[in-house]
Amino acid sequence: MKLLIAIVQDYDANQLLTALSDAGFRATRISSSGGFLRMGNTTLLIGVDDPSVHQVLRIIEENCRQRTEVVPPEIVGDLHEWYPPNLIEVVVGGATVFMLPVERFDRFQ
Ligand code: 2BA
Repeated sequence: MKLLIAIVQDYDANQLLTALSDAGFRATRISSSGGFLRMGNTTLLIGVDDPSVHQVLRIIEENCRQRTEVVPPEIVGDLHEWYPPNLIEVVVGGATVFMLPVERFDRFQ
């Protein structure tokens, strides 16, 4: 079993969770913030059996897309004196995914 930690944009989170659920996968949604932009994003914890990892990765890829975000002036720091405030942009996403081995998994009922 693997634990996938997927950091996605808030815009994509609902659609992604629906697609995962429809395909029979379970996930936990955590509200998070990016360390660079300090904007809200969503972190999903997805426990998945090894043979299904590729399917889950494909679902993530299909439901998350890249977007351009403007870097807020307070993040840009001194540079913002030299640029119009809407000129400094970064491309965010589709998704950042970490995969960890799971030593043990229990569901107590
Ligand atoms: P943020 O940290 O807010 O980063 C948003 C976007 O800003 C990044 O998109 C990247 O395009 C840019 N960026 C981040 N750090 C930068 C830096 N030091 N200099 C220049 N540009 C920078 P993504 O790479 O798609 O990352 C989206 C979100 O995924 C990140 O939001 C963060 O929450 C998470 N993330 C990405 N890489 C990570 C990592 N290695 N460890 C933990 N979280 C990560």
